[in-house]
Amino acid sequence: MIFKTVSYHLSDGVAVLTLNRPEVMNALTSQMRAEITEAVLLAGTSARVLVITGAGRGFCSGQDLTDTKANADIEQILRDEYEPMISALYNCPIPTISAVNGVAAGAGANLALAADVVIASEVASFIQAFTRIGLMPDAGGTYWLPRQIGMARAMGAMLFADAIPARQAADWGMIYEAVAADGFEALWRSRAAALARGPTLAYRATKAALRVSQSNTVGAQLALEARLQAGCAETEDFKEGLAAFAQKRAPEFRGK
Ligand code: T3D
Repeated sequence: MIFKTVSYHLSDGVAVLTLNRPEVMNALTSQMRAEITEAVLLAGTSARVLVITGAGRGFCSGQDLTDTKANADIEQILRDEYEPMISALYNCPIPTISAVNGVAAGAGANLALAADVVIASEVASFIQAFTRIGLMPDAGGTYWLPRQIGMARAMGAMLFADAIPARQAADWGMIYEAVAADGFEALWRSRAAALARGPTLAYRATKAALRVSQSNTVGAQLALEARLQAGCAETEDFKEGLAAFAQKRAPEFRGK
């Protein structure tokens, strides 16, 4: 697979998708959105964990503002290009990590937040930059942010378009963790490797249950857990987990 605006490497079950237009802080063009979507779909069928990160000093600065104009058919662009990209990531069957190396602005912030786990370098920040240029937040931001940080903080972050530093984002529950810049890459690589060695089907079930928990009744959620857990109980990994426990050794999960 040849990509021009991203790079994609798969090794030991870990797919690393790097947004690769560092001269513009990895701003999103039409081609880049298509390549991200393709790479995410590819990872979902061939890897055990997907990491998205950015080349250079930024993660992603959102829409490439030299590649858009007022009165463009933005509804169509959002529907045909952003929605497939965000949905591919959100619905990816394997665990996904955004390794946010630097600023994540506009749709770049909301792309990052669509992953299962967001790990940010302490030099990174998250900016709902849209209102700075006369747009409203898109790319799923109005869905994720109120759920992650509550309505008051989501509203403030979007109306003021402040840069929210990684540590504050972690304190608010917007992201999983903010880590020192010098240990950042080692940390996300070790987290990705751990997930790639884990029980892939149990992760898939965990994601499926969490995805609907906020809109389910407790009864419906308990029923869903029972159904999904029955599937987990039939996996090779569960057999291995029990055997490893009995033999007092670490399990060797194969994702089956
Ligand atoms: O239009 C549609 O299709 C609708 C969809 C909209 C979705 C959206 O994402 S709207 C929001 C778009 N994004 C922004 O408004 C963010 C714009 N960028 C910034 O605010 C800042 O650049 C950053 C906060 C991200 C980083 O600031 P800083 O000071 O660290 O870097 P910089 O100097 O501003 O940027 C470095 C270079 O990247 C610079 O180019 P130069 O001067 O070195 O030639 C800058 O112009 C370029 N760049 C940064 N962001 C973008 C960009 N070029 C094109 N598009 C960008 N979004």
